[in-house]
Amino acid sequence: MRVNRMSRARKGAAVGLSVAALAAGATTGAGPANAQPRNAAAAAAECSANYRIEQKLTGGTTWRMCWRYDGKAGLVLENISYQPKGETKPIKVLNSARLGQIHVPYDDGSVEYDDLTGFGFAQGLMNLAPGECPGGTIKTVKVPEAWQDPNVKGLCTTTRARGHAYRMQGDTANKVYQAQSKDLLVYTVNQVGWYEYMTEWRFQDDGTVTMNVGATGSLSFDDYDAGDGRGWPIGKGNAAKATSHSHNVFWRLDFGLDGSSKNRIEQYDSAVTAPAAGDQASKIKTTRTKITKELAGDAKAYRWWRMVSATGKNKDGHARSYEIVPGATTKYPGRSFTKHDMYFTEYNKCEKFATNNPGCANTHPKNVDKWVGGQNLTHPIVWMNVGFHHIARDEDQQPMPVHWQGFSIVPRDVTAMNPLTPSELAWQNGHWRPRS
Ligand SMILES: [Cu+2]
Repeated sequence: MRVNRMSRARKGAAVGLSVAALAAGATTGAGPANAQPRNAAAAAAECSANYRIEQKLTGGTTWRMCWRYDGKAGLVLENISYQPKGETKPIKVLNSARLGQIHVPYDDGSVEYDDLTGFGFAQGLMNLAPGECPGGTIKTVKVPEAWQDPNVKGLCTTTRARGHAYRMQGDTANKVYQAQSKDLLVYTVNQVGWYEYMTEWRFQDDGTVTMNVGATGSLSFDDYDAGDGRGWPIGKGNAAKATSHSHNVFWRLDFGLDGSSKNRIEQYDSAVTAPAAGDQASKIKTTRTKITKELAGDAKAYRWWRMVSATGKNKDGHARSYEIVPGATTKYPGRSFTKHDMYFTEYNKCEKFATNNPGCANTHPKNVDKWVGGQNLTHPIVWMNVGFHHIARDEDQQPMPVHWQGFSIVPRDVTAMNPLTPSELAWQNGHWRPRS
């Protein structure tokens, strides 16, 4: 058995649930986390100053959102909007964005963790030293069902240099158009057993949002020697092999493009044919498939998806959308709920966690794959599954370097041009001709 820090913390989580339940019963208004805005309509309401994040970035873009802290999901961002320069009002992007699960099965089959719903991810929120949030602000988070002091200096909001946003040699002599951008970063660190997870949300001035989970801390101290092919020797010689395992991270995104939840999903696939006689290159034909019913989706080359606004158009008359850009993943085939890269499900307010979902009626399936049941999508929810198969290496000690996994959503036709276009180039939209 695992008699280490992981065991203690993870056991603590299970025990902590009943303690928390007692505490909840004993304290007036003890469900404050649950009393925070939960649905899209409520989230659209103003949040108080302490729960507001607003950042104007170098390129003139402002991101706005509300945050709250859930007793299982940890950080939840709500009512997220994007306002590039030249837009008179914020463009809503998401009703809600949050983690949906971190599923950690070990390769020897001995154990499998659901860190969010079963092992106290949210309760493991860590205090951040000022130096861990360079140039930013650390907010105090009140942790629901806390095991210790519920007030944790645990939420960092800051900006970080990204480098070039663009570069272009102008057509007049010696004119280089270039911009150095900064991103808004919002992050927490949550300890689960031996691991510390960094949950990072990155908002760029060009409208891109990237969500990443980084795993650091330590390798699980007692998960060793699972047998040949299930671990990697760590330390001198071949005496001890750290057991390999997976980190399958789910995110849950509830889009609210232009303030409406009635977004439409489109899938695009491109077919490539060999070069025909007389052609210099292959022909590629791209086709659109409207995803009108719930879907378990799989990423592959020449395939992508976008979430299309029900109402909004940019100044060129094109429907606003956000493209879903998967990150590198090792899809874990060991469970039905990790067999697909993403799930599009119809909104159901009790469906909050991709696995072992605790909030629905007992008769309701517990896992996201079972929620794909043929319903029409009128308010689609996106569940992204990004897997990382962790075969340890000597360099993983000590502490373990952060290994990241995640994905992005990227604006497609939200604005008529690059939102960072310098004013001198603003006329160069579409099939323009050089001015002489
Ligand atoms: Cu790992």
